[in-house]
Amino acid sequence: MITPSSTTTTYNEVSPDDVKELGDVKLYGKTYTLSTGNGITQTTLESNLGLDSGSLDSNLNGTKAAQNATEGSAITIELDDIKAGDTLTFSYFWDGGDYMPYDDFAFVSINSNLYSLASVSEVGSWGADKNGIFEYTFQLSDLPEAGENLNLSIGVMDVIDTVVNSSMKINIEYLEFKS
Ligand SMILES: [Ca+2]
Ligand SMILES: [Ca+2]
Ligand SMILES: [Ca+2]
Repeated sequence: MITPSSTTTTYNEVSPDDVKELGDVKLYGKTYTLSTGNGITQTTLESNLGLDSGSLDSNLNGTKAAQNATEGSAITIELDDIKAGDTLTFSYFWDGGDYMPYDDFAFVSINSNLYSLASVSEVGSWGADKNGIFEYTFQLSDLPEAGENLNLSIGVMDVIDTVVNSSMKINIEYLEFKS
């Protein structure tokens, strides 16, 4: 569980002990590599991440085209004491190995609200890659009930079929919370 401090800028000491791995996830130092290679089913992933059934097939709050996701992998972290107005920032490296129409994608979920980080259709086919930065300011509506933790999940999904891998790297050392 991660508790941001109340100072102006905090680089949280997120430890791998705080991170739950689902599917094809490898850890070197503090860098996670998530692959669609040996992913787990969409249904299993959605239930473990607290997502509505079928939500990974959606347009992720209008941030990508709706596609038939099939299987994937994710990491999930529980956050404590997040306040409205706090900002989350992390960087990621997307390596989309597939080709259209197999529109593999990477997502972030903040308490079951899904957003796209990268996709084959956005970045390109056959190993086109992207260094991205995700920044998000928490809204009052994102915050859970008192006493519950806010869930942050980051993952990758295969689309249409379950072959030809795409992957993403995240270094949790650079997961930053600013109050
Ligand atoms: Ca796969
Ligand atoms: Ca599906
Ligand atoms: Ca694929």
